[in-house]
Amino acid sequence: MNKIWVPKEQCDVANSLEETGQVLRPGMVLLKNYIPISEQVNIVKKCRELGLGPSGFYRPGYKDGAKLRLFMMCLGLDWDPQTRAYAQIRPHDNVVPPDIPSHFSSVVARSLEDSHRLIKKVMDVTDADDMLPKMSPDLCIVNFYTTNGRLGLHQDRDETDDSLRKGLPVVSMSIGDSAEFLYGNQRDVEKADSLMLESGDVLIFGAESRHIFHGVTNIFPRTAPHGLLEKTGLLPGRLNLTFRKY
Ligand SMILES: O=C(O)CCC(=O)C(=O)O
Repeated sequence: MNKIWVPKEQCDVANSLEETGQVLRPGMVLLKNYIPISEQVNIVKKCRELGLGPSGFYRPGYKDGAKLRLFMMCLGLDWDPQTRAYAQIRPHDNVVPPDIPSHFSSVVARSLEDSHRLIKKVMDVTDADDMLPKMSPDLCIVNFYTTNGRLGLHQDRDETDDSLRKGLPVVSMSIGDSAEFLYGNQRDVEKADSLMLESGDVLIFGAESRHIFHGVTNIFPRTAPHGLLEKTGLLPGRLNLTFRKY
């Protein structure tokens, strides 16, 4: 397994886009330490408000009855891990997912614009859209992993044929404790690359990388930023938001 871990110190000192952003492979961009703590606080507070509401967090299961090792809620559209289908209504309790808050969408838009700037600079291309198409999300899956949470290698392939064919990217935000994230071309942990995703990181994968296998193998306790914990009282664990276009 190839570990691609960008040390956090490097990002705190040098925070220009070229130094904190990396094109990991065509269509896949990592923006380290990208979301300021103040914005992370706003996201956690909103997720808590929505997560404790009627359409909030629950522990989903697969078709075979096994439970996922995380808590989930959806915004915009519901995604059901049992049927792998999207719908306007969550089937197990008939609730309607709330809309994506506009301040969440703003972070998505900004991170895609910055990724395009980065791609143009480091890859010397004129049309960054070819390598990473623009995307305006209409749904978001919010996962909360406790410190023994996990997610096996999988592909995100339940969006529409049109969305997948265009390679519209998934934009993933990490907040709270750090996680080991694996990704690769096959569902094989041994052949996967490994990344450390820390609080405030944004990872984007679209176009050629839209169908990568990816998953989360470890959550590292007590790694969340103190400022975030002080202002939110976030429980030990990790919040992950993946924005997509259905
Ligand atoms: O938690 C993560 O970083 C990945 C989440 C994920 O793969 C998913 O929601 O499909």
